[in-house]
Amino acid sequence: MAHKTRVFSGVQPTGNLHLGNYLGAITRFVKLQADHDCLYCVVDLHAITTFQDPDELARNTREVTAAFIASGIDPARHIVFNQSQVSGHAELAWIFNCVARLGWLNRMTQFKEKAGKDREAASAGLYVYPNLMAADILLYHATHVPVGEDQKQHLELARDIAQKFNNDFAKTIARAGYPDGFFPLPEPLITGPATRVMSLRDGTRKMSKSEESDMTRINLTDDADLIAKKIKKAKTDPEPLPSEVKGLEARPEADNLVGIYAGLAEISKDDVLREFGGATFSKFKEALAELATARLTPIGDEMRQLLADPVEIDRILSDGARRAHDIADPILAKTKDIVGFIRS
Ligand code: AQP
Repeated sequence: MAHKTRVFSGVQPTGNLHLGNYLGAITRFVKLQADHDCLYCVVDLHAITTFQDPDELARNTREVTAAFIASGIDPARHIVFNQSQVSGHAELAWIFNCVARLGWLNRMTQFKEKAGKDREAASAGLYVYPNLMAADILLYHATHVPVGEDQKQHLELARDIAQKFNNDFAKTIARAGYPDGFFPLPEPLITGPATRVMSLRDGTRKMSKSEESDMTRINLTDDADLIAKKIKKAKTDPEPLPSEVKGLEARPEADNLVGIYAGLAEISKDDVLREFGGATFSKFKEALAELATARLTPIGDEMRQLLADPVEIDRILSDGARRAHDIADPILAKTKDIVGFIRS
């Protein structure tokens, strides 16, 4: 039985939502709404894999929700909710903890990066994070997952988990009426010119929420002056911009700024270089600052307005959670039957 097309993705409420999250994920979320059923989740269970101050976690959860809506996600037509309100995520993650192999998790580069040198001090949750991510997606039988480039390896693991579950439980899955497997193998959607936005201060490092210096990233709540200042101070090299994409090779900072322009203008890097090839960085940065301000400041303004009414944001999340439950509960119940759990 072919699985119905369904989109799922999430963003962690860990503060400092930035241009990378926006171009790599949220703008894709917005586009997919036109012809898919979408679930967009504020993944608070993932956030606590590193310690979060409880008051900040609640504030950041509302902030990501506001960013979704201000960017153009429609919570009435699609489903916007926070992960901890649907307990099926944690329940299915436990089952997947027992399906995924340690060897698979040991290969995850994000764990190695986030745990750093002192792995013994990392939480067990950070280690099994990819199993929870597989559960997030498969709890809804989601088939397509828009993410930034950094999540590609986790998506591959989600496919491996789905495949192994389908193989391990083939007998009861067939008995339940799914001869082609119970879980779909979800497809990553990693497209566009800005799937990996890099730090403004080092073109070889990912733009990230947890980077200490605020000057490395543009936050969705930055005002026009701050955006212009950060772009003006962004690291570049002494050469003018090339006229072709090939000329960006070995120029990570130039490549990053051209990618950001392309992402914001919704054109290709070739188009950007057709317009700016031969230009100095000071000229290009001026145009980039203007574009970034025009695109981002209305979002920041709307986020502030939405955040002024936290009760309404909480209502949207609980309405979304109720509708997410409606999809998840029968899938989780079937999963339990397949595994052999008795339920009343
Ligand atoms: N720099 C980026 N470029 C493109 N896409 C990005 N994403 C994150 N950073 C970039 C995408 O944004 C979505 C939500 O990410 P997340 O907040 O859930 O987790 P993350 O990838 O861990 O984000 P950060 O900013 O890098 O946080 P820290 O600093 O905590 O590690 C995902 O689709 C992600 O690919």
